[in-house]
Amino acid sequence: MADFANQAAPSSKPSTNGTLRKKLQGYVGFANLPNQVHRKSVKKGFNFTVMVVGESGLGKSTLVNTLFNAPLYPSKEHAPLTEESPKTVDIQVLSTDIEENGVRLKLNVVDTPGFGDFINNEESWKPILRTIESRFDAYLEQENRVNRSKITDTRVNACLYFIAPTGHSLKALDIEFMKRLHNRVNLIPVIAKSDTMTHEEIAAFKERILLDIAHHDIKIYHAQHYESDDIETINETKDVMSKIPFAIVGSDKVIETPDGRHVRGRKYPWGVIEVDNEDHCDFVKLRQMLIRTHMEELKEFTNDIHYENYRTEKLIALGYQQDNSVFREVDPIAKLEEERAMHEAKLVKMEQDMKHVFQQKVQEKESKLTQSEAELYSKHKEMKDALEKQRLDLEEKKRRIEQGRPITPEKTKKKGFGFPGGK
Ligand SMILES: Nc1nc2c(ncn2[C@@H]2O[C@H](COP(=O)(O)OP(=O)(O)O)[C@@H](O)[C@H]2O)c(=O)[nH]1
Ligand SMILES: [Mg+2]
Repeated sequence: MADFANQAAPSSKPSTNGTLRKKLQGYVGFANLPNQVHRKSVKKGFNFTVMVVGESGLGKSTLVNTLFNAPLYPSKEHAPLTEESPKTVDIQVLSTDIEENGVRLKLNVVDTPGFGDFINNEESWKPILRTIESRFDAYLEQENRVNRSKITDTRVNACLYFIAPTGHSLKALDIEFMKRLHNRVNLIPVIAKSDTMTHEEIAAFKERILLDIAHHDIKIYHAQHYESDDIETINETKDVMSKIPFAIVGSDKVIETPDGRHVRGRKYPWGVIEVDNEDHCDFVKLRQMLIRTHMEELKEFTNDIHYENYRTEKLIALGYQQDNSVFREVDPIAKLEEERAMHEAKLVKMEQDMKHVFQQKVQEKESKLTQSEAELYSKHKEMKDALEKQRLDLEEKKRRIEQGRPITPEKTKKKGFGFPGGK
């Protein structure tokens, strides 16, 4: 859009997709559209739902606190003690409003305590999939309401899957979970507590994990870059992508480094691991992708891919069918041509009908005429015959008179044709 506004000279050039790109004379103002969207979004605030899945103690709660720099989870000392640990995977939801430079973000965290904590974890993924789908259902139900002005979106936009820092490969549980969930949510694998491994171990572990993921055809989230992005953004996205699975370290405690700085990190006898230091772990990259650069895209993928697929499957299962002819593209010229052909066919039919009626009428008239002609002819013949007979009679009379013979009495019968003086 910017290049529209920056062009002052009036001219036009064909763009790559064949349409003519008009250069504008002066400033029209629609280059400001992104700003309008920006203002509206800021006013409305943002909403983001992230899910954290992984075995207990991998640092899920700590990471959430670290990520949003807010104590979403009370520290362990203050958390109420439960008498008994739950027997199934629990689903816990935490919501908080955070604000930065006047921009409000309503952050929802779906935690899954208990995942992978049992002797038999075969079905651990089930309650999680159910949660994700029931959130899709809730959205679908709201979409189908008559009044859709107040839709609350609780769909899960991203799922951080915590992989234990074993250094070996993915466990069967990890593979099962990811395979079951990858069509429903944006999966972002992370290596938990990466401070327990050396840089070399992490690099080798990452490689191993990616191989496993590829081998099992698991689809994890891939941050996209677009043609319109500037080179810096493209490089940034590529850089973020190269870090997946993110090796993370979480800590909500501020500690002092040997050189006197106060940082969020973890202190060890051999030194300090800084959470916000890119040389120490991938936490910064994960936060950058999740919050700064790709939050909107994660939401878009949730809506356009995962939710759309779910919705289609659900509606088909309910027996809805799509009438594709409704969506047939209409070519106005072809449509006109079709209408013209139909009109012509109608005219031809009308003409044929009229001809048929006309022929019928003509035939009727003709047969009537031939009939009356025959009648006339027979009458004419009758009269001609009568006249001929009369002429013969008269000639006979004439002859007799000339011969001086008297007229036979029978001849007087023909009164009508006799001479009045002849009687
Ligand atoms: N070494 C190390 N310990 C961590 C890290 N993150 C959290 N922990 C610790 O691991 C323990 C469990 O963390 P918690 O966040 O409650 O894990 P959750 O059960 O997955 O929610 C706590 O004692 C944390 O201090 C990390 O990145 N590295
Ligand atoms: Mg926890």
